[in-house]
Amino acid sequence: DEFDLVITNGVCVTATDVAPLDVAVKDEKIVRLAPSGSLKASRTKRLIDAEGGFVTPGGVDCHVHLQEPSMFGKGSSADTYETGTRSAIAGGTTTVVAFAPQQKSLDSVLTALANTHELARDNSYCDYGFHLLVANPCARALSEFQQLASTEGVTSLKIYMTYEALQLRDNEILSVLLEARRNSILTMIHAENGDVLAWLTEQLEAAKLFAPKYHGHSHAPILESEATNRAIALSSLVADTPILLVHVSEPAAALRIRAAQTAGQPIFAETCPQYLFLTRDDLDQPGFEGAKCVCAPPPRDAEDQKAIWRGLRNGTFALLSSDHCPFRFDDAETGKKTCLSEEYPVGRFRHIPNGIPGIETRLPLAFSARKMEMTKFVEVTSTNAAKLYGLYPRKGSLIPGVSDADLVVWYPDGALGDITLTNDILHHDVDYTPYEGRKLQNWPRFTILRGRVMWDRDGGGVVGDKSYGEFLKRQKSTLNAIWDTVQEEGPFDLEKL
Ligand code: DUC
Ligand code: ZN
Ligand code: ZN
Repeated sequence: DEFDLVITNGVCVTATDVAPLDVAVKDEKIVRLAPSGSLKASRTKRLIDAEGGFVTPGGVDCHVHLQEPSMFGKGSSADTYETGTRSAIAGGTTTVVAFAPQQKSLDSVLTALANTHELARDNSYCDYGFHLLVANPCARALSEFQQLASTEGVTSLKIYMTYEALQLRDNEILSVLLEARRNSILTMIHAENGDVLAWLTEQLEAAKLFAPKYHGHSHAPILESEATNRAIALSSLVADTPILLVHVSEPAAALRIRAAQTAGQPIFAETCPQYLFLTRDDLDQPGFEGAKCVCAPPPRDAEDQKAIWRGLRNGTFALLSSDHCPFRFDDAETGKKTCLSEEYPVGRFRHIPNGIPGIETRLPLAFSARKMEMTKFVEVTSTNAAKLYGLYPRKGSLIPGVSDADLVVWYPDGALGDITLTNDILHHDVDYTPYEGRKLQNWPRFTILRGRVMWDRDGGGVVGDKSYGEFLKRQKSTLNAIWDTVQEEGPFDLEKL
């Protein structure tokens, strides 16, 4: 039998195991794992010598915004499907799940989905799926959930508790949760109190506090912990409907989540590199520079970072996703500098689009930090995402005959020396990185998608093409058997309230 690809002399890592193994690939699948060196002499079209470096499942990043209209009125997020996924594979990510946004003015969510398919088709370097973003949960939208999950392969959606253009009221959140529950759709929640944000923003502006750093003040931690608590309460009212709190940034919210999990509620949580590697000091730079780190929730304090690392290690957070949501810095029409004027020389923080690039730096930053075991690194950056979003075990693992041959080959320890992260080594369509100048110890050497080398750092960089990525129809979530809890609860019953 001839293989398509053999990777020899690597140390394979999954969410549970670390072992020196050779990997053989055929017809886009992993077909064999065997003791290190034993497949070196096999008949194969291509042989890669990992030279002792780690071999991990491809990254699965289920929180990315590509080609989305900006919530701030002008333009859209900077990366297209082409440039965003090019950046993904250069950073070791082989699967993304992006958002299909329904605007408030649209009543059909299936139309929103079809529009997003148009943008992505034949335009993606990595495999991709969609979450629905629900801004208008009208009767028609809710009635389409069934088709969404059963036919279209979209088994998750996101809702917002903030931003005028997107914010749902509690009654609307309950309607979404109930319909999501009936169709085994996982509901992702952006938990920040939008009314408190609006009020604080008014107060800060009245006091003439406009600089980028006041974005941090306007998103005080209490906005997040209050909304997180409310989201958990609403989930429990609808007979414990599973929810996922996205981009959790601060310890009070993390503690509330932990308590709910301990009580057996189906509450899941995600955090992002910006809450591990940036702080509020990064928002407090001369002039308008701080805008480069404006995201929501904002970066917090060093002590908070420690708590978020702890939550990642102890399982409070199942996921480390990028929340890649870039806006150019310099472009006057759609970028962050749009809000600069003679009257406002340091801009107005309320007009800075919220979001930063990070699809390519997620894995290298987390890998280089060496603050998690390798198995935990794989778990939170790949395996859990695949499970939570209905892609496992096709994605997120290395099971012969079952898992796609999506792989990252890392450099052997120390082989690279220090790499300085600068924006010109990245492949996104953004004119900055918030991590400019950081030192990293490793980077994906090869990124392989369904058996094909897409990224070869020493042999041409991005070597795959943008039509190779496929749309993934997703199954319902399987992490921690979340829909079993729902089965046990039985249907939502008004008599039980
Ligand atoms: N929420 C996100 O999930 N991404 C970017 C901006 C935001 O508010
Ligand atoms: Zn959000
Ligand atoms: Zn996001």
